[in-house]
Amino acid sequence: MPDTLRTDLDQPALTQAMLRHLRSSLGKDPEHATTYDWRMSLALSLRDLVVEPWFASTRRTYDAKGKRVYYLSMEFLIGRLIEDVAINLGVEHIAAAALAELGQDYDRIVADEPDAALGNGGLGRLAACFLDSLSTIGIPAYGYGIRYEHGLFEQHFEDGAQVETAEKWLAQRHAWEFERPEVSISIHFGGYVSQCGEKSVWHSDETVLAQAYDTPIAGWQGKWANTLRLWAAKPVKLFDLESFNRGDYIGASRPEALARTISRVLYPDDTTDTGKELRLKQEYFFTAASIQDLMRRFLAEGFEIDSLPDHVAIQLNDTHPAIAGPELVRILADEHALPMARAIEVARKTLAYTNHTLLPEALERWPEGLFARILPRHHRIIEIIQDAHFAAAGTKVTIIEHGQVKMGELAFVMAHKVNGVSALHSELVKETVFHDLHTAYPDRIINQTNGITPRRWLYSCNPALRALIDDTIGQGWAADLERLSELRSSVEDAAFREAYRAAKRSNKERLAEWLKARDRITVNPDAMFDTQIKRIHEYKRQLMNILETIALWNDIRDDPNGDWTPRVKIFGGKAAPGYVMAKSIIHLINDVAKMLNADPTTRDLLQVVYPENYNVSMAELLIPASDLSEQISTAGKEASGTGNMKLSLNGSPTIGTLDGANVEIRDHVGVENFFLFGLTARDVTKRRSVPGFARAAIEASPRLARVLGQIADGTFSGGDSDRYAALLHNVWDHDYFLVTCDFDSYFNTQREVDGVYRDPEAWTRMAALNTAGMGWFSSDRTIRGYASDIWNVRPLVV
Ligand code: F58
Repeated sequence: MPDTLRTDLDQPALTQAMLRHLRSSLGKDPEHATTYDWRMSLALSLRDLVVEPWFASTRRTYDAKGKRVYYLSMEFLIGRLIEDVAINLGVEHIAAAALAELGQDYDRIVADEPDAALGNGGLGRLAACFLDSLSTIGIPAYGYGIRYEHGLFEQHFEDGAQVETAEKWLAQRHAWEFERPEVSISIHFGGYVSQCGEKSVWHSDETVLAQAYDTPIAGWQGKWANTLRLWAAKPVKLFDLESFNRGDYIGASRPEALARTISRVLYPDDTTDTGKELRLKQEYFFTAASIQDLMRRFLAEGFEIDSLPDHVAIQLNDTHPAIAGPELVRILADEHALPMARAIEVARKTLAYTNHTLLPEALERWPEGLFARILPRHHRIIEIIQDAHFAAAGTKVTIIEHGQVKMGELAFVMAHKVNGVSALHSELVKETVFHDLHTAYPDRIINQTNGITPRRWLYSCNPALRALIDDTIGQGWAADLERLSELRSSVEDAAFREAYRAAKRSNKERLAEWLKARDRITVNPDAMFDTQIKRIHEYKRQLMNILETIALWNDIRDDPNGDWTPRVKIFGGKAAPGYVMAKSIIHLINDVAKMLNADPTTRDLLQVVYPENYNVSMAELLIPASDLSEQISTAGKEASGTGNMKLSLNGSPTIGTLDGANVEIRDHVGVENFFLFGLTARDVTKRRSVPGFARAAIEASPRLARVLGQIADGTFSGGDSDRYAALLHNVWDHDYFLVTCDFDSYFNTQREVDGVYRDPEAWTRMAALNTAGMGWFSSDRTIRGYASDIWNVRPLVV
């Protein structure tokens, strides 16, 4: 018996619901229905099931006068929802049976849904996992973000190079959302501020409307449902009839085009300056809409204005919504007449900020001129906040400096708690980016190690392993992941290991079939599937992985009859469109793949696979099928990682550095079940200060020197010795991310991996102990930590 909740819903009822939606929502009869029509009728029928718990949760929150959490995030990387909702409601089997009765295949219908790709990577996916956990635990919460018309770009490879095209998830109707035309909030930009006695009045010169679209998010077993409210930008005046009547058709629709630009695209780029103004407007747009919306809800309950922190907790997912600080102060002071000092205090008690990066270039800063032009009142309020902070903390850490508004400092000063996302990262936040602020406010920085939702990242994406776990320890672990530790006692049981291997094998076959069908790539499921899936970034060191691949290829060619362990190196990920070096790394991986996969001597032993357009749905296929997880960032650079957690949970031991959450994963799964290599964060800092460290490392490693020589002479680029000149120059003369220094240690550790993999029993033990050790990394645990240490909220379901 599965973990079902909706025992009152049987298959005939769902069949009827789908037929009803087919007729009345899609205007089709079964004879003419397409895959799209069936998918929509299933999604709408499932959405109907969520509405009841959704209403009940809202009522319960009002009745209990419960404190609400507002999670403000520029990104929610949701992926598909059909399977997620069906599983959370416990109706997955019923849905499959209902579709079968209607002559439809469940898997095909599920796969037809476009990914909601409203995020770039880890930060956005974390927000999606948090929504799932907030609803599972039963904490009243809203996710607030932007309803981008185009999500993260689609990635194609042309002659091995990344090419981007616009994503179009909204080309079809989005089944899960409820449009709320009645929730339209005016958002102002520009203009000037005048003084009316004590009162400051902002006279803006541009206004757009933020219109709400709500998606209910049901938790495990549908006991609770929260709302994801996304804002779309609309013009105040839809259409300029006067211009139209004059024959100026383009001018007539200009107001709409301008307003819609704000929610048109997700920013893919963390490296260029283009579109700064639009990005700032996006940030203010969704933050201001969210703050006005939550204030309206708070005031409607009749609470005293300065009791706000007792009823509302606002979490800022990185600095993108950091304008929430001055915006809240503006509303409290200018609109509700709180004295400025009190307004700042109330806002601070309400706000908290999560930092996700130590990369200085990723900490947002706005040119002060631009900022003051678009948000003149906020600019002034930030000066006041800065003065108050100087006075209170006796520090000279500025928020505005050298003509720049520093959003990290602003978020820090306006938050009562600042958290890092892994133990190591939180310590480094104290020591580096916020060193001086930490000295001034020593209790403010805390740690909340990231987590992942086990519903999507094991229960749903890995049915084979789910069944084995159910058989071994019983059900209930999906909402109590620490129970996976009960698997430990089975690891010595040969039958369990056999079954564990069989589950992995079936996932590898599933992936092999998918690669064959989609990309006409053949892979051998007996080979080790070695996986690096994440955004392409120099600090994540996909470059080191491909250099190691070339070195291994050389070794195999030198000794083709050696005792090699067959591997398929799998890469997945997108580079920001303006990130030249990352795009060059993608090109190199594809060039190397082409060469190696065509080499008859080695191709059965070493293959490189890089399926284009990596996204959440692809991750759901790759992760259960992986044998080895590559988490090889330069120590001190990966704030946490969450892909590392997903892979380890699904039975891929990690080869990795002591970085981010790798440190804690290693502690939990056991040091003997983790392949550690490389410099530590402290070594990295030291090594960087040694002049010529990269050259010295290359000269000391004949294997690496040979590989770099091959890239330089055009071995992989059809004789074109220029293609990777910039990349190679960087490796030889700069190598900020220390690929050269960690290369040998990485290569040797990979050979250790080969050795263990050749012993299937030893490998299975290791893989299974990874699954058994990962219970702590559930995002339910993370959310409980935020609830008690930051938000001071309690769940409203038992
Ligand atoms: C990621 N950041 C961290 N940023 O890199 C990763 O270590 C961590 O596990 C994760 O956050 C969750 O805490 C991240 O994904 C972005 O995607 C930026 C968004 C804004 C544009 C620039 C990239």
